[in-house]
Amino acid sequence: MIYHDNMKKSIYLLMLCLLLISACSQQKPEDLVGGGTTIPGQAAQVSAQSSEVKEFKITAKQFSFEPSTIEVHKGDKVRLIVTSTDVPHGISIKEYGINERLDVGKPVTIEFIADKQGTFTAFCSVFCGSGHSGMKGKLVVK
Ligand SMILES: [Cu+2]
Repeated sequence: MIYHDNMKKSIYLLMLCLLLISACSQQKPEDLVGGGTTIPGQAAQVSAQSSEVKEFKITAKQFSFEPSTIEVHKGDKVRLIVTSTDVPHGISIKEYGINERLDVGKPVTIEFIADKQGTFTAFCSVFCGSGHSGMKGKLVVK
């Protein structure tokens, strides 16, 4: 009887050991993935890229864009966030194929790469009143 009990105990111990071993071997690959350098490395790359975006908040109102001139360097990634504050306007920069309608109070995000050097006119593309044709801004790509 005593011998039989010992056998039972040792079998239980063996099973316990096996369980612990399998639990440990399951944890190890997870640790490698979670603590690996790939995920933090990618996050760092993304934030480095987004910090290179030249962002401008522009207000469109009768009959101007504020600021009226934006300056970037050739090759820059540019983000324009344009909001109309009075009546519907538009913003168009022909050379960059940009033409967006600006409804009042709804910011419109325009993203492009400034790959063409020069001075370009941004003009209002939605009729907005008597000064519409004179409503212009400037994009300078150095
Ligand atoms: Cu207009």
